Amino acid sequence: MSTFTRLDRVLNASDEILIDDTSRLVFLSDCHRGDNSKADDFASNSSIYCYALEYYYKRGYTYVEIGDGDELWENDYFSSLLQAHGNVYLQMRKFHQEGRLYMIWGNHDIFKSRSRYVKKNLYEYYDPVTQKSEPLFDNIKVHEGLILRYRDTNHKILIVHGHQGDLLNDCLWPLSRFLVRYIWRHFELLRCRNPISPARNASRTNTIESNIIRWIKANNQIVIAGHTHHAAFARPGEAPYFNDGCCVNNDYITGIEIQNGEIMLVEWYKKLSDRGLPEISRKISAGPEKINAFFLHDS
Ligand SMILES: [Mn+2]
Repeated sequence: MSTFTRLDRVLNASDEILIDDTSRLVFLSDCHRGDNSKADDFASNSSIYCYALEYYYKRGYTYVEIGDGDELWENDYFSSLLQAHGNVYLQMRKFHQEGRLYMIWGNHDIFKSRSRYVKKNLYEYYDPVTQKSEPLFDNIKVHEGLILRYRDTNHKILIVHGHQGDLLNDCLWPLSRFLVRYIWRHFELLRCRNPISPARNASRTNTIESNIIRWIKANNQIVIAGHTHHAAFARPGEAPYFNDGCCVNNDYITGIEIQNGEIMLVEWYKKLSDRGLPEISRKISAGPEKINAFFLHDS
């Protein structure tokens, strides 16, 4: 099925969240939280990620995770992720408890599209200290897409992972998962590039981006996506395609923030303080731009 058809369907089926210029939202994706083994690309960034989440939590942001939060192609059990990154999930739970967490599934955590899977694995967890089940993301709904709709103008922003229409990662995902698990991991040890992953293949990234951008132009619709691991930030007058990048870069994560009616691309990274101590810092990599500037072509 083409990117056009897939994105049309997501747009029509997505739940809406009402927002206004006082809303504060942060978008992160492609964390690929794993089992803390060598194959876990998230592990080395978990402290940066938790630090960033605490910053957003304290400042009243709503956290929207745009897919591939959990690496369920390489890991069979969600419980092994929980065991490896318990502190991370408890940090996320704080947002959920206040109605400030929205989860979208991507291709690597497509199992979260099944409500039975979500209920079994995400609603609660076993706490070895209290020796009983405790609520985690109780009653959470994991979405394929979300629409942020401006209360006063009805302008809409579509949030979607972005694998839709990427044939190998969408319709043929069981094949891709098989190749990633059993074939490509051996080649990766020999430093060969995995041809399935857009994150490791620039021409696949370009194809996916240009498909989504064609849809954006045809529908005059702002999109914030993930999937490619390639951060993107449109300028007013360009097709409004935004991508939050990923949380598995070497020693930094990227994300998108919306606040005061403005959108910006940010980076959280490790650096040494003036006193030579390691610290985590945030910088704005692109923007801020008024979101309204991207709605100018509306009829
Ligand atoms: Mn993906």
